[in-house]
Amino acid sequence: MIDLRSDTVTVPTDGMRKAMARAEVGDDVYGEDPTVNRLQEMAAALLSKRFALFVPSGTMANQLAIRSHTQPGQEVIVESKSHIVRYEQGAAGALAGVQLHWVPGERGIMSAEQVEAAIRPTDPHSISTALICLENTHNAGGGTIYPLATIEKIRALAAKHNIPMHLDGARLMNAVAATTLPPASYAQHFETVSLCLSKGLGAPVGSLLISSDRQIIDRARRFRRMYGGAMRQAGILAAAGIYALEHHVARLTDDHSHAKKLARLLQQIPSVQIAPQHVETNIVIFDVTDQRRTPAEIVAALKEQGVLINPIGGLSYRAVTHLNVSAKQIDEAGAVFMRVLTP
Ligand code: TLP
Repeated sequence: MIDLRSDTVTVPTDGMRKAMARAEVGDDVYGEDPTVNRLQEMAAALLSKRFALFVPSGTMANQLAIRSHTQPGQEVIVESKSHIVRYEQGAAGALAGVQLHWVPGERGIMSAEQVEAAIRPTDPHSISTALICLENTHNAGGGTIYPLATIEKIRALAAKHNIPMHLDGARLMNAVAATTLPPASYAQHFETVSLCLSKGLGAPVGSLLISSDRQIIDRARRFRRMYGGAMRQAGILAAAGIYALEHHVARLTDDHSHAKKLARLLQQIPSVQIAPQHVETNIVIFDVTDQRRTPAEIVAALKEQGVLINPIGGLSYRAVTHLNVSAKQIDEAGAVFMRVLTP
């Protein structure tokens, strides 16, 4: 089976499993797991920040950031198709008590002008804007890389209005691999950054919340406990994360070239609408026009031929490349798409 549903489906390599088995561990609630501590130091250094907190998931990292930066009754600016809006079960409202202010971006990217228009005035009637969240790369936007110039403009606005910024950097390393910009060139514009080890980096579990602000990290650590995310001998998992950061960052460019190849193959199919130039990293979003079959039927027909993808609403589908998909499998998947989707 060629599984293109997500880069979350990756399984640990032998090398990663060996590193996990050998990991030195302790009780992380006491701050005594040396492997967790090492991962946190590594991740902070990677982004040129001072602190990092290991958490079970990207969702928890985002939600700890939102909870730690805000008070109930405040507002958070987010892009309308962001993970925080679509896929976190309303946690910002349910757990942090904040209201999300959705801004519709262009393939997930908000302009500085849009963000400026969304910042509330500081009059006695208006809700107060407490946080601005960006997502880089943007998942539902199609793995879009946030242009650094746009981030800089949004940052200048945020600074003017004294509003902190959080980056959902679940796939930040994909942006880094694609642009060859140092991670800090992005991270420097955000008070907090979340980074996932269990997407393209191939670890089984784990994300980090990274910041130079000790108070924010201390708050996030308390909320991590409240949210049930404080773990004990988590070094077994952190070892996988260390291995991922050491061995799986440079190879992300393979996933990007596989995604571009897949987009070109899809473009040759008459029923498919795709703009290959929009494929910037490892996510391929495309539409299929098929009068005879529903999206569920199309996905089932592809599965029967050995290819898994996700329908993402309307006529749209998402295919994601990752370390368990080879160049040869991309060609095979292209042939399956051609067979199944040709009217
Ligand atoms: N994304 C998953 C699904 O939840 C949609 C996927 O298959 O792409 N931020 C971004 C940008 C993400 O794409 C994801 C996961 C998360 C956060 C959450 O990570 P987890 O699943 O670890 O909570």
